[in-house]
Amino acid sequence: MSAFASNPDKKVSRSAALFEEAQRYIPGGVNSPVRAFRGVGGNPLFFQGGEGAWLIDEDENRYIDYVGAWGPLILGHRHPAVIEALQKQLTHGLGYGASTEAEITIARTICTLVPSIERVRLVTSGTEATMSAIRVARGYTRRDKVVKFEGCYHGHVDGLLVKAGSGALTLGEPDSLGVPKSYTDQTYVLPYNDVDALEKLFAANGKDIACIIVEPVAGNMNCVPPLPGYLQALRDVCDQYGSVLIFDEVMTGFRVALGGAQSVYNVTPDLTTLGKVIGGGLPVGAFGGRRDIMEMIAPMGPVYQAGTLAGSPLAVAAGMAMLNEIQKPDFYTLLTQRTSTLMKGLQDRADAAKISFTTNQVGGMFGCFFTNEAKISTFEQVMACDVERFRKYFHVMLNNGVYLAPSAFEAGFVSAAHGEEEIQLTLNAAERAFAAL
Ligand code: KE4
Repeated sequence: MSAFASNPDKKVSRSAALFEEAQRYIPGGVNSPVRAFRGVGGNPLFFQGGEGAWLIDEDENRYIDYVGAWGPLILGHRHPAVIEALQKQLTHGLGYGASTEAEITIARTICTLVPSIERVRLVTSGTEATMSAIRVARGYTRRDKVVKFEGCYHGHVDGLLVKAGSGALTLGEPDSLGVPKSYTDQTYVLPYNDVDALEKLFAANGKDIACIIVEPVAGNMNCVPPLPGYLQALRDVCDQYGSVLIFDEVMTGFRVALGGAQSVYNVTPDLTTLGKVIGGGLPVGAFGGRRDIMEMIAPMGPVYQAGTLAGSPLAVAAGMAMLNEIQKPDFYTLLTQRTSTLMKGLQDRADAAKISFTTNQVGGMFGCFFTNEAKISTFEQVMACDVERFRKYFHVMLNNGVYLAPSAFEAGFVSAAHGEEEIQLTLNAAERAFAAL
């Protein structure tokens, strides 16, 4: 089914042709599974560019973008400050495999904005960040077991591809072939937002558990915030049993608030992983936290971690430009207000159309669910949502110029470039979509 079955006259020939060609060289025609539209049906679009809140595909169709490159583009596409920073860096060089002053600047900025981070190491993806944080937590505790949560995704780290969320969840492949059983034997998978299950596991195995890794706001089973007290319960069991608490803020970092989810819920992790926003759209990840743990990392300590392009001057230039912009007064107030306006508008239109629908929102991150539940707070509730209805909604929105994440299990993102006009156009499209369901 073409992505525009309900609007056959919409030109998508170039995207379709490019997808055909891409599959001759790239597995599934994509460089990351969730882009393949397997979760919504139809062929993926190919994009030529973006400006502000808008994406332009290869057939010159324009869309209001709620994916934002999966979170990084909190300023929108091609923000002048980011472009200018990149152009300036280009006059000096692309990278040296050696240290630069800019790496100190971004490290200082991260440590200042996220006080739990006393020392930070840059890497080039969220996966590298979480993989490295787990390794240093194991090195620090001399323990092997790791706890993660069903529906949470932390990148394609071998030992964490166990009921992962995001792409794996969308593809209905809760485990991944190629991951040795011995790796996943080290990983406990608990239900998210379930304190009883957490306390039971730690009572039985706490002394063997190196760390908990958690998305403080889950964004890979769609957007599911922590229930009141949940994150504190994670903090408490880690304190009681000497395990390391890792907040995977690759998505929530600088997205839900300037200080990340840990500043929203006032719970301090031992380690934090970051990515997306801190790269300004270029490949950057980071992990950091307590000095005594981070000083276990080579060359200071016995836990090895490295990366050719870590701290890339180009990526750091883009990231720093973005971090400067988001520190401006009222940045998050406005972003949150705009997102709330969108959520309320969607809910009102769904209610008017008598569609069972609910939303979640934290800062500039949101989730939409076709469900009879008043609110969604567990993986089980997410999995019971009407995915078929989401698929139809997705395609009608796409036909009406709104680009949502092509999966019912992904969060959505508003950027500072989403103005009142974009929000109103989105709500107009949603009105048509709900009427078509
Ligand atoms: P990357 O390795 O993809 O840079 O980051 C992995 C990662 C780690 N932690 C969290 C909380 C994440 O959300 C991610 C990556 N997020 C997905 C989207 N939900 C990336 C999109 C994709 O896989 O193409």
